[in-house]
Amino acid sequence: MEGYNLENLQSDLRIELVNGLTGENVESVKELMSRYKSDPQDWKDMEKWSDIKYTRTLLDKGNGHYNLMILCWNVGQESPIHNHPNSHCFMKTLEGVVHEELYRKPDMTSCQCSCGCKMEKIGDRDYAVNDVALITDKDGVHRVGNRSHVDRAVTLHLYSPPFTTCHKYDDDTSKETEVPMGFDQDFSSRCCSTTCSS
Ligand code: 2CO
Ligand code: FE2
Repeated sequence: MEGYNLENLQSDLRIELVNGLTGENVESVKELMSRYKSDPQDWKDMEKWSDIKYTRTLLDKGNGHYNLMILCWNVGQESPIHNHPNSHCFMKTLEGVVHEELYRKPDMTSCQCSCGCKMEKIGDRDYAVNDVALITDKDGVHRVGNRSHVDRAVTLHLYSPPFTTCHKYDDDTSKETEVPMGFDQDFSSRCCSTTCSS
C-alpha cells in the first residue's frame, strides 16, 4: 500500500507482537509483512555485502519477543540446511529471487545406516520480490540461497521467539551441528518509536 514504509511495518510489528507470537497472530504478522511493498530507499543504507557468505543485519530486537533482520545474499550464496529452533520464521523477499529447498527434519532413530542417511528433500520454491514465506520446524528444515549468477538478493526475516543458535544438517549424513547465529551489523538502537523500550 502506498505510504506504508519499512518504519510503519516495524511499528505495527511492535504493536502486534507486544506480548509475543501466539497461535492467534501468526496470520496478522504474515499480513503485515505482505502489506509492506519493498522500497530499496527504506533499507539500502543498511545493506552489507560479503564475498564469503550472506550477511545478517539486525533491525529490531522486538522487546525480546522477536528479531527483525535484513539478509544480503550475494550471487550464488546459500545457507546450509538448518532449522529455526522453536521459532516461527517469516521471510519476505525485498530484492532479487531466493530459492528455498525444504527437507524433512531428520529422525536419527529411523536411519538404519551406520554412517548416516541422506537428507530427504520434500519441496522447493522460489520467492520473488514481496513474496512472504513462513516456516517452522514442524514444516521441516530448509536451505535458502540466491541462485542467480548476476543479481544480488535481499530478504527481510522475522523470527519469533528470537534464537541465537540453530542446527545445521549435513546433506549426506543428516548429522546435526549446533551453530551460533551472529550479526554482521546491528541497527536495533535506531529503533526509537514510543512502542519500543529496548
Ligand atoms: N535462517 C537463516 C538465517 O537467519 C536464513 S534462511 O531463511 O530463514 O540466517
Ligand atoms: Fe532459515
